[in-house]
Amino acid sequence: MLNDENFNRSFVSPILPSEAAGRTSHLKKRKILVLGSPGVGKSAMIMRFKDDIFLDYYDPTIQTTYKKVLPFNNESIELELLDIDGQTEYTIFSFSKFSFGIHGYILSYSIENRQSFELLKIIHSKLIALVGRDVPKILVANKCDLNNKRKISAEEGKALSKTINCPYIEVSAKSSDNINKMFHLMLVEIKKYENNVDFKGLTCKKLFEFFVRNESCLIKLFYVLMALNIVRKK
Ligand SMILES: Nc1nc2c(ncn2[C@@H]2O[C@H](COP(=O)(O)OP(=O)(O)OP(=O)(O)O)[C@@H](O)[C@H]2O)c(=O)[nH]1
Ligand SMILES: [Mg+2]
Repeated sequence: MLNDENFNRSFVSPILPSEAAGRTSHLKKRKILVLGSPGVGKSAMIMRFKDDIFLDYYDPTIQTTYKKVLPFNNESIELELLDIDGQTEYTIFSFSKFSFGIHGYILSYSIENRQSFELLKIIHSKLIALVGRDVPKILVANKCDLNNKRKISAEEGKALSKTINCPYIEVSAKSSDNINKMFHLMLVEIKKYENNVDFKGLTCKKLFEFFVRNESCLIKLFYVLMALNIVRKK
């Protein structure tokens, strides 16, 4: 059976040569945003995954990006992990700037904090409303080492994951249980989504997003279309 220990051995490899040389530009990139209310352990989970260390102090995050190259399905993927602060109003109302270019979302709560679980439902609704479609995501219940202080049962977590249609996993940044597995699960979900997606629609959307982001390109495209029209008339 694949437990987290043998999973870690198979999934997390030593630093890849390309990473050591700093040449990662050719790698497939996947950007992941970790969401959840303050103190659920977003930064701790990321640091456990990235450097295999546990942050046992609480230092509210401003905004940081971490990168890690890892093997997945016979290729190397560069994971870009966006760690933003979990301040309620910031997470819920201001992550519109994070909705572009994100491949997958980790929705996290802490098993010993009921409020973080309730808030996650709001974060999820807000996210879907913001992006305008379903997204690759996983539901993560952190701090499973604190089982004696548990406020949200695994059944309740699984029920929520069914409602929002995504996998559920319990992890601990402290003990490192399931941490690597969780990022692997995220990549699996992204892959599933990419296999099912309507590429024609997505390409149009991506092109539209690109031009909106690069206004000058939009103006150039306008001139090109004008010129083509003139040539065609002549
Ligand atoms: N027991 C236990 N404590 C944890 C775990 N993960 C994080 N913590 C602790 O919870 C506190 C908050 O962790 P952070 O990772 O800073 O939380 P955060 O979600 O990044 O918080 P913000 O940046 O404010 O949004 C810290 O004191 C961590 O040591 C865990 O798995 N088990
Ligand atoms: Mg943080």
